Amino acid sequence: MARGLFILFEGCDRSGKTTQSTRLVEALNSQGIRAKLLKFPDRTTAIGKMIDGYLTQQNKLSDEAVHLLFSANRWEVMEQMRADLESGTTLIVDRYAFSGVAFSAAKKLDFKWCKAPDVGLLAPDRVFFMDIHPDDAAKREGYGDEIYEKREFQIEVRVKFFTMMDNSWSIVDANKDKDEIHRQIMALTSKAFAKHNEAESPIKKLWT
Ligand code: NYM
Repeated sequence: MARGLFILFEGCDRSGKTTQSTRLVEALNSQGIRAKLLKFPDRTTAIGKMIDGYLTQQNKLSDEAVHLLFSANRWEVMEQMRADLESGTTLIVDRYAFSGVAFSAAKKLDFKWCKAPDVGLLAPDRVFFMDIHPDDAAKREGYGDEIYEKREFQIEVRVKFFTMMDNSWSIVDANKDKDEIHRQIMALTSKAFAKHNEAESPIKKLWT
């Protein structure tokens, strides 16, 4: 049986990742493709609850400590992710280690240090970068509720994302109409499936 694909959505805050990743999972399921949505941080676990408290400014943590918690929050579900992929389930993931590095490096933590705890995690097959200028994101509903939602900081985060891109990334203009974005994402996903069905590659590891 073919393994599932690992498709990741990344981007700055309020770029529409959650909307588009949810729509993609629904569309794939309706086509009979087994797909599951995962979101990082997963705020439901014990580690996730600490992260949530930090993001909503209920508890304080050092930049280094919260960075390591975000990473641990991925490692705690890694075996489940592998099992899903190996059993043929496609994973659609809303944020991952690239967010981890982009946000912490934007706080001026050392870039190499930021990558280290996520080395060896499962690597995505394709990354869709939902690109929006922070000035446009700021106009969206609910912006500013959480700790990182500040214009200058988001501009730094966006720059950090760009330094991590390779040819497995596609940049999606997140300022377009939602339906148009969905169609573009469907087309990109079909291409990823076609490539995968032609020559299935083993699941790679991140930054090794
Ligand atoms: N975030 C997310 C990080 O700082 N590091 C990480 O590793 C991850 C996965 O959490 N502002 C930040 C980015 C967001 C915040 O994410 C919450 P979301 O997708 O808004 O729930």
